[in-house]
Amino acid sequence: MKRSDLQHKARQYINGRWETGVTTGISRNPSDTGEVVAEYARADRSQAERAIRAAADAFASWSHSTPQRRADALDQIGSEILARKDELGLLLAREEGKPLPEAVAEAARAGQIFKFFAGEALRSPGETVASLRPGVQVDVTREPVGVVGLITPWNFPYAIPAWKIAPALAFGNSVVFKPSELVPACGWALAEIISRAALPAGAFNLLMGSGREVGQAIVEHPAVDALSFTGSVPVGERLLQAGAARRARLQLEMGGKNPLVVMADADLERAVECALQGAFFSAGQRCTASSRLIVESSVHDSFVARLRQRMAALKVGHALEPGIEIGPVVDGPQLQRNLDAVQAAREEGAEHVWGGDLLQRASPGHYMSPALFLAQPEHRVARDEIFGPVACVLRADDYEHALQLANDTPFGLCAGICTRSLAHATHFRRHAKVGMTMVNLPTAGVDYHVPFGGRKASSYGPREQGRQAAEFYTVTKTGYMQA
Ligand code: TXE
Repeated sequence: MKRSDLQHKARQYINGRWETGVTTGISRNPSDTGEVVAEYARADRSQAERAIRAAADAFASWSHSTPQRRADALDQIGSEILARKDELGLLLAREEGKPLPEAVAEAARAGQIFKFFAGEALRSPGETVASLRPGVQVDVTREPVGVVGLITPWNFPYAIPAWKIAPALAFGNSVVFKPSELVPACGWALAEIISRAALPAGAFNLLMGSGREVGQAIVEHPAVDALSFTGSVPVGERLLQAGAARRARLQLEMGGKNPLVVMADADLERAVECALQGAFFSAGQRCTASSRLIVESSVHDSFVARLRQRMAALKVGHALEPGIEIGPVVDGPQLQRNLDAVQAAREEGAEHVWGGDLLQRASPGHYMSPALFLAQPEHRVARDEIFGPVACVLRADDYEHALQLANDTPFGLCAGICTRSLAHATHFRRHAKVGMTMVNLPTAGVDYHVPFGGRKASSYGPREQGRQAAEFYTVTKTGYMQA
């Protein structure tokens, strides 16, 4: 097959119809930048306006559809994604650069998420409560919020949209979805599957285009009742200001600078694997990545030596090449930010242990070796989210010091500890100021049927995923009645 045969033509999906855009954009393969993966239609403000209006109109019927209808639609979407996971995974690997097996697994995860929320659609949450007054009945029911704007990043182009779109539709909301400009074909492929489910026209809309134009139009529109965003801290902060000013319901998932504590009593081999996996897989492009490795003094040197040895053996290369463990980073600007962070770490006096170099491979791509530094807590490499394969090690005197270092960050997404001590594990789970804790596991890698989210600068609003997703995608109504 010629490369041009593999090029996708991605269009907007507005009010049940496929539309071209005013302009077009392209996405490229980060493993081989000469390869155009998709040519996609870029929406403008007037298309965004029409999509939002269509969603508002569709809300009347979709919000009153039966749970069975919603469950069937989501189940159908989930089944098709699962049946096509290899093809979808290939597209993801080409467009985002995730190694193929991981990309296929992400596609499957998206299918499972739709299946999970098909079940949740049938379990409409609510409760009946005894009233304080005789003869009065009280019930608390949940209703859909309205039109939800879903703005997503590039690092999980199927899973993150799935864990926003599926609960939104399951509870009867209508959706305006804007994927990242870097992964339009993945967003379009998902929309193409959703378009075949029996949804009313306008209940689901896809808008591709720039954050500043199309994203902003969604954020500012008064008919968009709720906004769920995953992405960078600065954009999230802007959304918070603009959304709150017009009283939109908000859910923001932003950065992380997640600690993995390694205690002297840990199984060191396992701790090294947790660190390697958590810090460098997916090229460090996960908000749950372990970018701060906090190691108790007595095992510090042997941990670093073993980790360095494992890093040196990591296979970095083209996302479709068998055996590759780490693909390219997503694009040129991200690669440059990573290399700048490596340079800044050297300049601020962090001790370089391994990597951080530009790599040449057979195809021109955004390749770099994973980097490790020994840092001080005040170093920027230990404080700023880099979102690349760059991690640092901080030395801790004892458990209390390790916990203090773990919490010494503006972020609070997740935190891990490797230890054989039940006392330390239990204390850490209770005292880490985060939304998710991991014991003897990498910080990255979560289940889809339980809440996901953090504290402090990492997250704002109710949690995503699991049964708790209903908190954001429904509003509570309290009903009192006397017969
Ligand atoms: O994020 P952006 P990008 C971080 C990470 C990365 C950086 C840039 O540090 O290096 O963000 O990635 C849309 N109004 N994370 O550029 O810019 C945009 O079009 C409305 C962390 O992807 O925040 C895209 O759809 N929308 C993160 C989405 O917001 C706007 C995952 C995210 O874009 C907008 C990804 C605006 N003014 C990146 N500007 C994590 N924590 O998982 C942009 N957008």
